[in-house]
Amino acid sequence: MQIESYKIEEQNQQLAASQQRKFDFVKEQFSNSEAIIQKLINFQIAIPSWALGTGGTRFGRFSGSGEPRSLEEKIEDVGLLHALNKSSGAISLHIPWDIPQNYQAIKALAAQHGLRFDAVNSNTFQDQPDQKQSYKFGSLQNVDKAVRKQAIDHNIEVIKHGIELGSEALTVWLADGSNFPGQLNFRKAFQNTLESLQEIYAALPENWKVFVEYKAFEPNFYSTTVADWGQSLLYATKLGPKAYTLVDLGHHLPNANIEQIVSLLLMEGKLGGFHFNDSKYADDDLTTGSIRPYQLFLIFNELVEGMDAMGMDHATGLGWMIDASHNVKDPLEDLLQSVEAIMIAYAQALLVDRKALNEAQAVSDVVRCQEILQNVFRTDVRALVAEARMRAGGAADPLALYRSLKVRENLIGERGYKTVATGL
Ligand code: PSV
Ligand code: MN
Repeated sequence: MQIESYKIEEQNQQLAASQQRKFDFVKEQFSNSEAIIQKLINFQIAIPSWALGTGGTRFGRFSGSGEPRSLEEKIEDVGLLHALNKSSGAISLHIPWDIPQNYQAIKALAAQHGLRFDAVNSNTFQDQPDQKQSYKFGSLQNVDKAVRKQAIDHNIEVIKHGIELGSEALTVWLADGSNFPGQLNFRKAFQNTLESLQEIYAALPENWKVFVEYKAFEPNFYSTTVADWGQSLLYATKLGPKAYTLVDLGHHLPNANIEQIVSLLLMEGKLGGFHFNDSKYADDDLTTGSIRPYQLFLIFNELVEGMDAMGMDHATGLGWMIDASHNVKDPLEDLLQSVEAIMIAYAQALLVDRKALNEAQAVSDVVRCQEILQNVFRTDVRALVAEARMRAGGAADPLALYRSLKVRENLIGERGYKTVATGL
């Protein structure tokens, strides 16, 4: 299914008057609203190929309908999102779930939808049917050299796919760790992982980056070999200038101060990418902004402040991606909600009065500092985000249009009721 632009224009015309009123109201409050619209238009959030189907838990999976059956259909789904919101202009592939059969055709299809290929992701957390060695006791950390070699080769293979597609980064998330005390020698596990990553690093093209993603726990419950930003930073620093830390919002122990982590990683020039989601307890993979929208804003506040301080381009300086899983929602609706929440938090961060905040910080006026941040957080900036989206050719209300055009019903008609996408 494709969404014709006249359908978007039709909705935009219907909503034009009320949109204008709301936009004028925001403009009245913030003199820089016009200036930040271009930044909002430029900001694109990659969609992972594994988030287009219904996710499950350890206890079950309740399949959705009309899920994409192939890489082509996944690209089509991201194309639908991008047509509606003009902020989802990239797709991130997971190998071997999404191995392209014909690079040129896949690239052409993506280009047709206005999409580029974001970071490619390797998978050494599952055993594939045809693979010789098992990752049961880890991959890059494994005590067995043959297992490590297989995992290294896989990552190099993933880089090769990425080169063909025009990706410029590899994300490595390792499930490596241990379940019981005494199972692992921590130093040896670290050393093996580092040496394996060094071999992968050596295979990176000149203009590529490697993102080392950390996660506190799960699937291992006693230790994780890349468990937190300190460990990731240690690997990234030892690897060299092309290696960076990747922050996934769901990968921290409860109440971690993620905004502070982000700020310090930026300061060190080692923040590479971001995975958005939300959680109440652990790696819940919920819709971004659905549980802790204030935290999301505070993170963006640090991102904008830090990126400006480092002279980085907001849109291209870091890898931006959603990493979520949808157990009970239509994945496309969930992704539209996530992108909207991200754009709102970004817009609010752009509206923070930096000069006033710096001045208040300099005299330790704690009350004023809080007022400055919360004044923006409590402002409804949805019309500002909608304005940027509409100027870029997107819909005033993407979710409402998705429903009124019966996109999911159409996809079910095309693909069938019982379809299962590859992924988590
Ligand atoms: C597992 O926690 C995970 O969600 C990681 O965040 C990765 O980024 C993703 O899976 C895909 O491998
Ligand atoms: Mn992630």
